[in-house]
Amino acid sequence: MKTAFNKRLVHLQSAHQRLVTRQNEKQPLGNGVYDRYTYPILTAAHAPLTWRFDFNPDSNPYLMERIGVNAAFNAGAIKLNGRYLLVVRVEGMDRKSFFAVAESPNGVDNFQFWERPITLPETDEPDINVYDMRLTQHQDGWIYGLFCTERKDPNAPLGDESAANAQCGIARTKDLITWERLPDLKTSSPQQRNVVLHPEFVQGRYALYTRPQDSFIEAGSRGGIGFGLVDSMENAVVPEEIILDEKRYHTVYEVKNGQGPAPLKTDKGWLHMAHGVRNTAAGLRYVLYVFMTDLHDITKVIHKPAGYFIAPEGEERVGDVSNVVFANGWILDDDGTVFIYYASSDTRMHVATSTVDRLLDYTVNTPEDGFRSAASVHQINDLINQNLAYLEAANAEPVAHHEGLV
Ligand code: M1P
Repeated sequence: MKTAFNKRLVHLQSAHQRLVTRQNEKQPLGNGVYDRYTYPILTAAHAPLTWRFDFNPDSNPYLMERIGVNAAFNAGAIKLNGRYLLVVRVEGMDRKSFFAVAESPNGVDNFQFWERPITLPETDEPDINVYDMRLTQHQDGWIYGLFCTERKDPNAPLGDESAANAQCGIARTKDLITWERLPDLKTSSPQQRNVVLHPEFVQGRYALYTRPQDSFIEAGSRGGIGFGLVDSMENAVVPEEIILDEKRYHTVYEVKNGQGPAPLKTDKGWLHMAHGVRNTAAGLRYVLYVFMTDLHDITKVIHKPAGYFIAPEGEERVGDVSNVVFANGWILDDDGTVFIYYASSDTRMHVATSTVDRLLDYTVNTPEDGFRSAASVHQINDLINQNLAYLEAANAEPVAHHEGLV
């Protein structure tokens, strides 16, 4: 028995080691805006064996998995002391999510979980489920983690075991190891999800991107990505919320939308990534889109490319909640590289890489949504006209300059 146990242990350990040290490969060609990679960077199988198996042959003679992990997705991201760190939403087979840090030396592969998941302190009202942490390295010196805390809806009718209440939980840390829990955010909305802290003070106050919603799933009459200021994170109360980026009929964000990670500061404006949700006969479809707000008035959207930036492709389309991409983490490196961390279908994590220059070019120069089919055709015709004029002029010049254009 001991031999079989030991053999199995060696196999498990070598398979896990191969997985967590696998090199990633940039996919060829790409769309010019960003590059995708062949392998997911984190999956349920990346969870350390010590979290899942009892290694003692006396208490676990069959070397069974005692605690199962179902998924690793929707990760916040930060670069700290030269290390690329994700605070991952790990979901157990018991459906409970928790947070765990995974670290990579280069941002695209070799992600390995730290020894233990995060022990998150609770408020007087214990969380039933916590997920989707956005990390913000704030001007005040703290790293804040804002996340969704979910509890059973106290007003659920008798027998309804699904009705939930989502609110924004707040914790802060300096090292991602020790966390201080602060009171949950208070707003006038019945529920909140996808709340994100802006990294700088605005008019001497903390600024929050919110997502007011009427019920657990429906954003309903609450119009889109909201914005509000709070005096203190130790007792965060948003007295007034405005809608900064509205949901709108027949767009990729017509049902609801939500801020992704904290925006990146660039010389042209604050660069935002968000998710947009539309309905289809096959259910909700989640995609990512990008927009930019003004450096001086951060509530003013100044650029917004039409449509989606990243949508699920290939294997990304399928998972526990299919046809979903969701992002709540990105890292801007010193050399201008941007690591975009996105999850597919509530199951696994991926990375795409770009540069701040490319993202600015995309954001500023992609046509905006014309909101009608005729406007889309008009934009394509404009591009064709520009190309024809350019090619005609190019052909009139010496060939050597424009080889390969036509
Ligand atoms: O299942 C897709 C996503 O659904 C929710 O996002 P939103 O609040 O915008 O509807 C979240 O539960 C998110 O975790 C999940 O990925």
